[in-house]
Amino acid sequence: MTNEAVLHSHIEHAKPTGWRRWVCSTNHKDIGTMYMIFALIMLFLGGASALVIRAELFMPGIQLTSPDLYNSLVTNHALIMVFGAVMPAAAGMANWMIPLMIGAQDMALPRMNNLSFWFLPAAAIMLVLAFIVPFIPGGGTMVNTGWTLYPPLSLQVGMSMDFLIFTVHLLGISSILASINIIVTILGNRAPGMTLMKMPIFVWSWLVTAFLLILIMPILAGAVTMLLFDRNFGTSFFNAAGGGDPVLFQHLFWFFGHPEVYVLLLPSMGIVGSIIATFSRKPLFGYRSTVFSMMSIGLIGMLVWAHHQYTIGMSLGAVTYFMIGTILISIPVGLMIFNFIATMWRGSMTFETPMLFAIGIILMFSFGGFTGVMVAVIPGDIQYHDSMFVVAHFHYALIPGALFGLLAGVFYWIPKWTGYMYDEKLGKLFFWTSIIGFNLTFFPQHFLGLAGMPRRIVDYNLIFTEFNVISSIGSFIYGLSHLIFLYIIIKTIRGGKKADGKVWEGAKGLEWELSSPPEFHSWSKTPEIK
Ligand code: CU1
Repeated sequence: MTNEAVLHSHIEHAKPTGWRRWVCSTNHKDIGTMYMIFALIMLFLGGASALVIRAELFMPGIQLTSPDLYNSLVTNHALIMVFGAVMPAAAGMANWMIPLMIGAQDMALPRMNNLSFWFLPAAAIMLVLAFIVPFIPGGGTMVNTGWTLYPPLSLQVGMSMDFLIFTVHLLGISSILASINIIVTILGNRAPGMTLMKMPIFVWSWLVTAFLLILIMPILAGAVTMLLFDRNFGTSFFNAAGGGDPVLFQHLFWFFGHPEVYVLLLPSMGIVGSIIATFSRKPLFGYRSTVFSMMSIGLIGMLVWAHHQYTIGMSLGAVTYFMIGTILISIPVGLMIFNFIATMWRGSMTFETPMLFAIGIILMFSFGGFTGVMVAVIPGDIQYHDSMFVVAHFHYALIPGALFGLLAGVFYWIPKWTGYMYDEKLGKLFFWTSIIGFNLTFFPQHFLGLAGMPRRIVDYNLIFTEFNVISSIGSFIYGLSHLIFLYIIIKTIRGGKKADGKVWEGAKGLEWELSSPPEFHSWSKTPEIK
């Protein structure tokens, strides 16, 4: 037997089977799959809470919920979507694709990889408890603060807030461990010849994201720990009665919260970049400038947090700085989007589901970017603050910018993950129903906000009825379209047309992305780097 064969037989022997195969897995593909299944479950949970919110807002008056339950649903929807759906799905794709893309055997720290995944179900249980506890007699009030958890309200909520704080701790540990793993893998485990500037754009997007996460997660963890101490151990960090300052929490939260938007956005932009190159049969236009624009988005994104707080009474100098900084970010974002469009220029484009999503993302995310400039400008923002306009703005930024990018990634890579081709007709049906539903849901909310409808309020004035009816109908089209998505996934996993390594007839220089044989549930093989 050759050395390689001996090694291989050892590896075969060490393979755990049955439930251990998953629970004890150190394999990047298995862990990636688990991340994505978790994210899919959370997507449906977060979506269900959104549909309850929209059902409540279908008509003026309070029909389904109570003010407290409504606000608790708003809180849960945000936390579940941000931390439960988008981040784990992106992490799952990082696990699956980064080692294959850079020619590594596996993630650099495979056991830590397992640990960072298993923190998530623990966090999810904590989050569910935070939601359920108030229904138990003596369980205290519901978390009605929104995902921002601002004091003084968050100091008064019952013990469900403590569960929520522990949820954030667990999620933070998970993200930091996963980020360390991704950085170490990318910097240390690349195949010979794979220089940093040859890495696929998706790997770059995750390298920047992982650094961002390591910089911001400890700030959030610190802020909620201070909140925990204020609530339980008599400190007064945020309690004005004890000499503390509630506004301090806002600064700490948004120092995390603004870069977090880029954490959600960048991996999806990496996916969009690779999809557009593949389906235009051209290499990515302006690869270097795309890499540097991602880095500057990360860097400037760290410096503009207080644009969420124009109304707290900062000095004119401070608000002006935050306004200019925020608007500056549109330069690297615009550059990135320009490069995507230039990649399509004179390419031999085809319009399969991933490409449809990518083009839809460019259009709708740019729209979210334009309203972003509107809310970045101080006098404008003072008008729009806490109105439905802001809700419309960030859903236009985050649903196309993050969620659609991940869905596009699923369609793009699922032939590789499962070895089977998805149903293209159903994929297109899902694309059209979901974007029509999405636009119908969120476009009218701009008008509602401009007309003065406040956000995070269970009831509204009669004059807002029409647009709310349209928005709620849209949300049900949008939400239910995901049943098509679920059906496509299950159908593809169960079999179908075999996908070979060249499903997308890849663009020059990108063939290797799909070059290793597609195997589902298999142990990693190092792809050949051309
Ligand atoms: Cu922000």
